[in-house]
Amino acid sequence: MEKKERVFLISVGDGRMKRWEMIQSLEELANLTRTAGGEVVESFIQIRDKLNPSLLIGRGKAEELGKLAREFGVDLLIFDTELSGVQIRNIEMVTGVRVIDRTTLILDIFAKHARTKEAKLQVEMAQLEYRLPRLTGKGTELSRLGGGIGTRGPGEKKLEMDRRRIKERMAVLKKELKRIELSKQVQRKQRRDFYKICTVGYTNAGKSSLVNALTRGNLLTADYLFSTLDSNTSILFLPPNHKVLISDTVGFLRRLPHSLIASFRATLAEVLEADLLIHVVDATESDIEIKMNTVEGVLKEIGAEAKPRVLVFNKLDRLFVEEKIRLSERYPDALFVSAKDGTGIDELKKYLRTYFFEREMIKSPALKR
Ligand SMILES: Nc1nc2c(ncn2[C@@H]2O[C@H](COP(=O)(O)OP(=O)(O)OP(=O)(O)O)[C@@H](O)[C@H]2O)c(=O)[nH]1
Ligand SMILES: [Mg+2]
Repeated sequence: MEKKERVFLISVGDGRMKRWEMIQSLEELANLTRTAGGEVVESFIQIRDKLNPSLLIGRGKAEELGKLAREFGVDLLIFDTELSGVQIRNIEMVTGVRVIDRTTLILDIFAKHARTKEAKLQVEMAQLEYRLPRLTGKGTELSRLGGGIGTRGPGEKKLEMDRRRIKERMAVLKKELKRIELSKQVQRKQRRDFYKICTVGYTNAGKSSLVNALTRGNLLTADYLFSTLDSNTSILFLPPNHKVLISDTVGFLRRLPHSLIASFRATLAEVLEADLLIHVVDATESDIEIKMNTVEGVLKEIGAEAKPRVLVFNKLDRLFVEEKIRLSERYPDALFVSAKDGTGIDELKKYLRTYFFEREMIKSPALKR
């Protein structure tokens, strides 16, 4: 196993973001860092009235960080804010330590987890799009290809750093993605006779686990962020004799990089195609509302805000009774399940059957299978 990179996390605010928000975001960044294979040594929060445009933090602070990093054997600084190419270079120069930002970290995890050809192409596209405006044009970035978090492309391929070649590569990727999308459209046409359901939700909410529980399938589930990057579609049998299709999707996260959302549009097409969305929420988390709002925000961004949806609180097996009561008062229409031990799964199936078949029978005689 390769040695874990030792990391400092740094959150810099100008007072607009509340301190507790910064802390929550940092906790998430720590989770992301571990998912990418790093070890968080320490986290720092800095609030400044005015951010230094070339260095973000003050020069004195940056020098101090560099000194601490050397003391603790830290090889990487990860900033919770998006940094410009110039800022990255300047902070590296003053601290003497490699620097990446939240977006690069997320892209790195996506690169690591991409399995299908489509996901790999989409991730590579997002990475190149992110890098292009950050090249400083002196070829200095080449020295950054030593390896480690933030330097990986899909399939562990080293990322190409030359501007002209990036553009050429992006043109190729665009064509290939278009081709895959067309063939998927054909596939989707073949499925138009079925009702379609799609899971959406924050990363690690248990979307894949829920689809597995419903279909007795074996999609990859894991206790790390972004284990699913492709939309897998399975058949869901609803007793006594109905069939619908259910797709699992990539998870959402606060401040998901825009280039990623754009690149994953094809994957997210399943969301737009669906007749009903299952919004899966990890009910045991502390900041449920923020996460639910984030999911709503991304749905809006991809044009799916009007899709009908059912709210499903997952991980009931680990939920305190008081919390369940609070949530069911606040969200009276929500269902509670445990994808792990199967509690509530039959009720969810019943709900889906009623939603698609029993109501529809009255409404429209043109029944889908
Ligand atoms: N205790 C408990 N754990 C669960 C339950 N459902 C899922 N998990 C765990 O939660 C973690 C995430 O589950 P996934 O199904 O991979 O979550 P996901 O939403 O598909 O995550 P991404 O694809 O990474 O966005 C795994 O470790 C699961 O074992 C549940 O009902 N109870
Ligand atoms: Mg998943």
